[in-house]
Amino acid sequence: MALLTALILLAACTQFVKASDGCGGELARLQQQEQLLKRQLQKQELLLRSLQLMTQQGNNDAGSDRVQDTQHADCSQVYSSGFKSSGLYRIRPSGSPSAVKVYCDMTEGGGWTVLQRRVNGTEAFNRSWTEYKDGFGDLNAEFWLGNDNLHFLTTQGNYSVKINLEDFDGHQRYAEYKNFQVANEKKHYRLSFGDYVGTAGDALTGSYQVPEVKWASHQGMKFSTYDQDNDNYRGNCAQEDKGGWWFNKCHSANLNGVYYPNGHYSASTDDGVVWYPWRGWWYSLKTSIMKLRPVDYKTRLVDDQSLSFSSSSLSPRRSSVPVATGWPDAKSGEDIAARLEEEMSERGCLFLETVL
Ligand SMILES: [Ca+2]
Repeated sequence: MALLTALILLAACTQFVKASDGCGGELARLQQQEQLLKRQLQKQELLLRSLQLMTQQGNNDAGSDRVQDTQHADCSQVYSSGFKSSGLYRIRPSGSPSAVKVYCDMTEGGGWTVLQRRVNGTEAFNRSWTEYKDGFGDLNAEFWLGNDNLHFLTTQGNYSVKINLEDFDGHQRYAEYKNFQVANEKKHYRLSFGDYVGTAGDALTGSYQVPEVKWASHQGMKFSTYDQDNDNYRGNCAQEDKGGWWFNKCHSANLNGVYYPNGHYSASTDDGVVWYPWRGWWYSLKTSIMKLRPVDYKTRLVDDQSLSFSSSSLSPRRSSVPVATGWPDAKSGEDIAARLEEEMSERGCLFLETVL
């Protein structure tokens, strides 16, 4: 915070200097100082992120234990309670008869309750109605959270679903829908969702080609599995496409399809991990992660800035790197801010009061 304050003070004073004959000579040096401060801030954020990753596992276990009798209805509440590390936690959605163990994704602003993950094909997704109802798989790897849990989560408030996708070339896209809701089992877990934003294309409405909407849209579709056919097709989409999903006749997205290890595939039907508007029916994606968060969730500034960070991008060299400033003995952002204020005061520059 002190560093931010210093940056703002410096920026404000730089503007003042521009208009001040008495301080004109300091402008170039101040701008250099500003850049140095920014770089130091970035390094501190990287360090913080790195430390969070290093302690993640320990926090995961502790966090899971500490919220055994949780009052948290979802991962956004877990995050707001101070648990900022991704990992396993217990939540209890409204209407759920018991606590539910979930994976909370605390990246991308934090607070995401993950409902599905495909990353390497270790988990079979061609499962029965009961298995999709209850959920299956490994929360730390590949899994389906369960249709009952999906219902409890998405009907206790207004939720967005974010779908993160990656192909085998390392390209990443996403799709996000507001008002994502899954009805109860009596209604066959009927799916409804609102407006789309994203980069992967709007597969769920099937609106990429208007004539196809009627059979390609997943809006209002019931869930189907090989042993419970609720689709609009004369045959059985779930059986043909080998996974449970909100099939229509049959799909323009099927993220629970067969995991093909090389992307492009040949089969008698389009049964891969498909998101049609991005890679088409005959490309099976490498990664699919679906996660939920309340629509009105407020993202946090620092975590938004960490969006582009991945563990591989973090430098293993976490020793403090001396920052070259005009005050070589300054040890911290507070020191730099104090020195800056002192020096500018001596030079007759006015400081603007800044409230963060
Ligand atoms: Ca059918």
